Amino acid sequence: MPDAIAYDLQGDIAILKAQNPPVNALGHAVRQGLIDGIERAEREGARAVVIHGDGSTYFAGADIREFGKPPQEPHLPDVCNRIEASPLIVVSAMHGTALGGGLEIALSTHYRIAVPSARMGLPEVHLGLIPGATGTQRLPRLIGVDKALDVMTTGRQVGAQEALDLGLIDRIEDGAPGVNGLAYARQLIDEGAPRRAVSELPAPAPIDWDATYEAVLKRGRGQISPAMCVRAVQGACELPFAEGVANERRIFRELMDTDQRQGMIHAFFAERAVGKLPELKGVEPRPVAAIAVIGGGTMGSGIATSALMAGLSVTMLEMSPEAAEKAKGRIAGNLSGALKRGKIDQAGFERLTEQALTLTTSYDDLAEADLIIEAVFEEMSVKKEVFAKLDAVAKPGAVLASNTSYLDVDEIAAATSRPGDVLGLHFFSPAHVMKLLEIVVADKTAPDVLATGFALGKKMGKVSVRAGVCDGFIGNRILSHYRTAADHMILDGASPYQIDAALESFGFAMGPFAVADLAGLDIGWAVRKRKRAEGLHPQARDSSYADTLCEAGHFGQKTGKGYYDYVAGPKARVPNPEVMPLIEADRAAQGITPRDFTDAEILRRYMAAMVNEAARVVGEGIARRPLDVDVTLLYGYGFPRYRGGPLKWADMEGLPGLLDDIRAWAAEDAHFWQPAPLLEQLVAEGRSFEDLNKEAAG
Ligand code: 3H9
Repeated sequence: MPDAIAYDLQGDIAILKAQNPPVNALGHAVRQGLIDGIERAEREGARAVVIHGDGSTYFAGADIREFGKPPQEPHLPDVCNRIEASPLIVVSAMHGTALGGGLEIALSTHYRIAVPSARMGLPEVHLGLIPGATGTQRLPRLIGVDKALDVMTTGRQVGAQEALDLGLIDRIEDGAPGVNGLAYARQLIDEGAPRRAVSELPAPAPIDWDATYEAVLKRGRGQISPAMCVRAVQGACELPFAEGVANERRIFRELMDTDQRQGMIHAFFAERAVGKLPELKGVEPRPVAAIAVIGGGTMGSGIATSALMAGLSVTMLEMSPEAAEKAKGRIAGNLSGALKRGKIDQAGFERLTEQALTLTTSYDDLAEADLIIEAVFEEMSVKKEVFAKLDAVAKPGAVLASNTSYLDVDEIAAATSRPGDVLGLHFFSPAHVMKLLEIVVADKTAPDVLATGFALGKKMGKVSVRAGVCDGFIGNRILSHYRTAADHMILDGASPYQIDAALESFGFAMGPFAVADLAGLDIGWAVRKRKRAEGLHPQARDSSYADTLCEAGHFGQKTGKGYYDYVAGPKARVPNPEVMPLIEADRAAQGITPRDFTDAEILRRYMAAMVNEAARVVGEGIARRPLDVDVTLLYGYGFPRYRGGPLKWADMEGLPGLLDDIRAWAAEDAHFWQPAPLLEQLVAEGRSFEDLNKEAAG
């Protein structure tokens, strides 16, 4: 193993090169190597030191894998302070992503140079933390409180040019970072440039700390770490540097002990683990350059937009030239959003809409597509017809995908003579915005077809989760269950508004009834009709108030009314006064005497229903691991990231207590509150969902 920090003395300049792939995380050996390198440079009579990273990046931060374990000396803040205290001139030469502790090291060096593509930031809030290695003390001294708080509380990455404009770095230069750093250090020595210590800059000017803290807390929807950045920066203004550092350390340690930190770090590793499946090891995806999309409604157009943005050429098939033009209009509308946000330029917009996109009404034009995604009406007979046609025209080896959100992909695949080439690619609406992609594996889906789905998802910038075939796959199946729990609570006495409020204060961006209004109440109506037609379980509870709303033409936001009234705009919702009388009528018809629910009980039942069904989904192998469920709910269903996902939440909440509650509620409704066998097994064995994740990782 090479040294974590390679030392090379070139004349009177020492070069410290980090060699800790893949991202030069600041693990123990790297921290020790930095201290040793600085000391050696001082001993060997160097006049300057250049710090840079080997491979793809400067340090991308503290080693997250060390979090939760006993910290080992030297601690990162001490390393930072030791670097800054050196009498030599220390230069950081940055490339890749200088993040978190990485940027804190850079802030502790006396000069900073970066390549034009370098990005930097303090993303600790995304891990439930604050910068804990002097970043909250040095950054505001260097760039001012407002700008420092913007960078820290959002965790956003700053490009090299912006960093230069902010005064965060001193110079941008293209080329190899080590070479640039050496030349810069040479120049600084020759010019007799002074050693500059950010900690010695005057304390930054104060702001209204309490108001800022409250505003940031509110924006975080219950997430605490961004608001705690404000308190740490307050320390930078009010305390001497060393005391400010101690204050930062105290806050950092407190946050390290929180469930929010655990939840967010779980999310970080889970979203990277979802694509790592043993069945994909060594399997080459099929090449995909040209895709076709069948159906140009909101979903099909969103998929086409996402594919175009990923550099694929797209053929859009619609039923008529008019419908095709409408689809093109939708795609152009989506792309103009990307144009406005600077993701593409005008020339790119024109190339994507005029050259990369082809419209057709003929299946024959799909013959050259490498992958075809169907996004037509959600009806088995329609899907089968489409797949039979695709079977006739698609070239051999083309991947045939259905965007169905709950239908049986095995049955769809059986409509073709090549079921091995068929899989489900379940995008979430709007597909050019939502990051989640469920990749549904049917019985006969070939491994390289699955690999192709994952490769496509990666190209499109999606977080792809493998799912097995069942009604609703991972996400919609679990959603249907916890929505039912909410519907039961409404029949028993809660209101949609109380339920939404309880879940929003838990951290969901929107409660389930506000979400239903956004998605369109007609969707749930169609599902209920289908389920009733298939025959409900004799003990299943049903209700009619939502159907009555739909019958009156209230489909939610798109018609201006649903559970809420949107007369004052989509963000200014107020309860629709027609709803409660409908609910009360339902209760009366079923002979139910409504009772009061506390917010805590609402949350407990809703979450228990979610966890119980999720345990079934994992137990049946529909999701390979608990973390696949967590990522699905985080990316597709607005689950608060700082809670890690439903099964991480369940582990932290305690599985035995949840199972006890489920068993107790089974006394009132044995059909709905059947404990999932996997939940019972885990409790009996004293294990957690995280244990299953670890076992799967081997
Ligand atoms: C911090 O610094 C706290 C300090 O303020 C105070 C301390 C006292 N540690 O994402 P990728 C792994 S908090 C350990 O697929 P990309 C990652 O798991 C930290 N491992 O690549 C993956 O492993 P595997 C602040 C890390 O090119 C592999 O590297 N820093 C770390 O798409 C490749 O990662 C951050 O929050 C880490 N810090 O993106 C930065 N980072 O191959 C977090 C990555 O086994 N990291 N790994 O799955 C990132 O944002 C992205 O990884 C990065 C590269 C942009 C760097």
